[in-house]
Amino acid sequence: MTRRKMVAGNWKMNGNLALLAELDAIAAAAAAHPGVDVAMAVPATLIAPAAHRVPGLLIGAEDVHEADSGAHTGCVSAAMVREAGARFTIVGHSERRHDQHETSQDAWAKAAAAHRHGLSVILCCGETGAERDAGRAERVVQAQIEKSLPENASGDWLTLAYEPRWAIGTGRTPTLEDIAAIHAIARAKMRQLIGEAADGVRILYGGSVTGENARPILATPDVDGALVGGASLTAAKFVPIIAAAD
Ligand code: G2H
Repeated sequence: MTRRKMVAGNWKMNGNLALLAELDAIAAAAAAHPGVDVAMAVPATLIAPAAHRVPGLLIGAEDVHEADSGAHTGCVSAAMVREAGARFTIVGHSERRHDQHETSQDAWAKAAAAHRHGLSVILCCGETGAERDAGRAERVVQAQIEKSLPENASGDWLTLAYEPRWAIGTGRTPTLEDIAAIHAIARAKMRQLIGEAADGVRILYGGSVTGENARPILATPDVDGALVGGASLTAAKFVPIIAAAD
């Protein structure tokens, strides 16, 4: 099955109204590469102005709460970010697992909430450095997928992202063989859980992707795109990754 490539950015807790100017050139690059789905997850405060500024670009949230509404001070629901103009959300990012102690079950509930409110989902998984060193990377990723993949997941609304925590923002990346091995294992686990629908689900690689290393990573078997943090903050760094995916 052919899956369209996706290049998704993640600004994390960075950016302001001035940085939205970068989205103009990114939207132009997305239009110039119609074979690639280009998306950008931005802080909640920037979703509405970003969606207004570049309506042609897929703007998304970095996280949503699993409840639709209620007494959850400081949190933002899927319905809220949808109304602000988000068309997708990331869930289960390793920084939320680490900083906010989120679990795979939380990611499952957040993905379900996002889907209820018409958002696409980028569901993250990935091992820590200690887990990789202990030879447990494959088992950790399998377990995360087992606990977080919604039963009704399909490529129409869900994308998986493999992001080894030790590669995030560090400049270190796994070997291409290691990336291919984990992506193959992730695909097999999804097949076990949701059957043939798994073949339509894209698997992105994330962790220190740059314009320099994107091409070989994106050409690796079962890599359907990239989730990009630091290099998504400027058009100069992000546009070459879009071009590499085409
Ligand atoms: C992984 C990635 C984007 P970076 O978190 O989600 O960040 O590209 O900075 O490693």
